[in-house]
Amino acid sequence: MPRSILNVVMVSAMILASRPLTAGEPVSAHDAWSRATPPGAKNGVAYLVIKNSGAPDRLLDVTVDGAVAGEAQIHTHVHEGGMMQMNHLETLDLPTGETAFEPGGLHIMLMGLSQPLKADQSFELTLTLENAAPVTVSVPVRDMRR
Ligand SMILES: [Cu+2]
Repeated sequence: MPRSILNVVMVSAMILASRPLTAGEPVSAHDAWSRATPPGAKNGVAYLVIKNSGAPDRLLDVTVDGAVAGEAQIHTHVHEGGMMQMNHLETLDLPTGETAFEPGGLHIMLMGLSQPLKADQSFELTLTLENAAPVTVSVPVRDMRR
């Protein structure tokens, strides 16, 4: 291969390798929100919609800043013998398309709040996926009583 063509190939490869990691990633999140909590509440809850425009993936972990809560967990609601219970999921399959976390269903449980969640604040959640790059989403807090 002539040296000039080799140089073009090498420069192209470097441009491809230097693109931002987040550009064109198949998994993103939108419509995130969290519920304001009364004083003394131990746990909070957050909702969001995860959009997967690629091949099926899996949510492995959700993390939250330690200044907000001790831990974020993936929870779902199940009806069992007329009782509503929450189940802690270790991971969650994300088929192609949208997976909605919403009241009465899937939710992110914020275990061990450091302080009450106040309306008009926001915090970040980071989603760790099996295949796609991590997704960080800003979560505004809403006061549902307003
Ligand atoms: Cu829960």
